[in-house]
Amino acid sequence: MSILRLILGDQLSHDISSLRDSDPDHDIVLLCEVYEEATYVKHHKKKIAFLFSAMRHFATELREKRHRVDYIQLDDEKNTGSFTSEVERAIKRHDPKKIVVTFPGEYRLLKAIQGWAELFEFEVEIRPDDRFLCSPEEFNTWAEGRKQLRMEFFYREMRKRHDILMGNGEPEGGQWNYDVENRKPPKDGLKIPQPYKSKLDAVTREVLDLVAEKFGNHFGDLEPFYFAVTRDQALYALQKFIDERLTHFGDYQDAMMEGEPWMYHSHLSFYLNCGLLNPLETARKAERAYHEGRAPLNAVEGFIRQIIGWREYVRGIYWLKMPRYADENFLDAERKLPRLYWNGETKMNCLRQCVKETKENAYAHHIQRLMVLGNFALLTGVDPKQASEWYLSVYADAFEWVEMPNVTGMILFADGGLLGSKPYAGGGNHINKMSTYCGNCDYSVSKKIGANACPFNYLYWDFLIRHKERLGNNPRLSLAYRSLSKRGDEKLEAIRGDARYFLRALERGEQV
Ligand code: FAD
Ligand code: DLZ
Ligand code: SF4
Repeated sequence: MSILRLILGDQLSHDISSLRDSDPDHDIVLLCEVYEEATYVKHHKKKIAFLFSAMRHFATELREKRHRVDYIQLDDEKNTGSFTSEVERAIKRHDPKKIVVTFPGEYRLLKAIQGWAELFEFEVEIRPDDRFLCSPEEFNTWAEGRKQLRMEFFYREMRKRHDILMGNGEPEGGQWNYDVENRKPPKDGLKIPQPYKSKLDAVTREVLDLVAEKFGNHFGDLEPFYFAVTRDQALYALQKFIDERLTHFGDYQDAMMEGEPWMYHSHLSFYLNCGLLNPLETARKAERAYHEGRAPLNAVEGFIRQIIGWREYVRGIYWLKMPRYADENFLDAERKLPRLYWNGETKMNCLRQCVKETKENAYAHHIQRLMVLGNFALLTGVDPKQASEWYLSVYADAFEWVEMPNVTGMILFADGGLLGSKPYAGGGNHINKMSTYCGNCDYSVSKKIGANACPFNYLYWDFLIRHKERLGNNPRLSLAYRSLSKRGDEKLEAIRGDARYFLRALERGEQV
């Protein structure tokens, strides 16, 4: 009897644990495009097209390796629209002896899969996802008994455990972290290389037409479409990053330039998260570039820290804290997500540019997601669930295990400081220092209050005032609170008045 091996849309790796002992002559590999996954949040059109095309290409590669693949397309007449009902149909078709699946990336799906054994009275084997460097169990052991779960210490463990950028047990160059060298503001005359652009083939063309027809009302531009959709293409994109961008990755990691959505970032999260690239192989390629003198240490260390540090750490937090993590709301934030996150209609140039690029590319780089889009959500008090749903749907690299800790923990401080030691709040100066946005804005970044003052300025102080009870004792905010206490009542009232006026306009749906 055969085994039914289910591959999810973010498990497109030939060495995935669920395929490891596959018997091509007997076993069935099941992949299915299902409405439920595309619509439980209304994903960006480009994200759906990317995953469907990558899934179809992956299925072809499996067939070439002699696997028996059962591929259910979204428009197949009998497609029932959910994993659960498709697995049920597949059991009837193939009469397997059991189902094998790799641990999924979202809690809701894990619960569904765990329920199948009882539902179908059938053996379901869930195997670890060992594409990650740290399993949820290992993370829990690391976290146990610690008062604070700081990424930096976790990251050092990962460096040691996997012997990455280490020499004789010491970190390469004598330091663990070169972040202080990675904060250069943007400057004129930067020659930013063209990003990787794939050529459309017939499979992707068919998928684009399907997505246009079925998901036309979802957010985002479907075309032009340039994502890699095969492992070979993703490997090429990785090599192109190492050759052309990595050298400057560190220097300009926090910089934002109008009209430059890609900067020196890698744009590899799509491929890492759906399985076309492996995180350890990616980190090792960057490490090799350093040893061969092709990239400086600050860049390579910074890049590796994102992948074996942040990426693994947020996954650890997600599985450690779910399902409660989804309900965290330390600051009692209740605002509805402002419309401008969808239509980009705002006079605030930084926000307008970041939403525009998100819509065009299903991508924004980290500092845009954090310092502009995230900071605004934090300062205006957007409900964490609504913010999370937005981030999960608009970015092609978004799966809940990575999106939620970044939103709930990193930008909204909704977990009360589990992930970050203080809220990542900042005024307009912060954005002005790291971007070229303010020069083209209707608001004046140097003005603190008044009709054309940069809203980030008064919203920042208003945020601190509003949350004094919860945040006033945070040692990392002591300087800010001391500065606040030096302001007279009149100044504070002016700040609060401007913030009230702005937030009311936002609530009324007026353009701000
Ligand atoms: P690079 O800047 O080139 O970084 C290299 C790699 O490091 C990335 O590809 C990614 O795999 C990893 N990485 C970097 N920062 C993080 C981080 N904070 N958490 C996890 N991995 C990281 N990343 C996602 O992959 N999916 C998401 O849904 C997602 N949502 C985010 C939401 C918010 C509010 C914030 C602030 C960050 C989010 N991130 C998310 C992290 C980060 O912004 C993206 O990984 C990055 O922008 C992807 O672009 P890149 O590949 O060019 O990254
Ligand atoms: C995101 C997504 C979408 C849009 N569609 C599918 C799909 O039709 N079939 C599939 O197998 N996977 C899809 N995915 C990815 C899943 O949502 C992802 O596997 C889970 O969220 C677990 O991370
Ligand atoms: Fe953004 Fe303020 Fe600068 Fe305008 S002035 S771009 S709102 S930070």
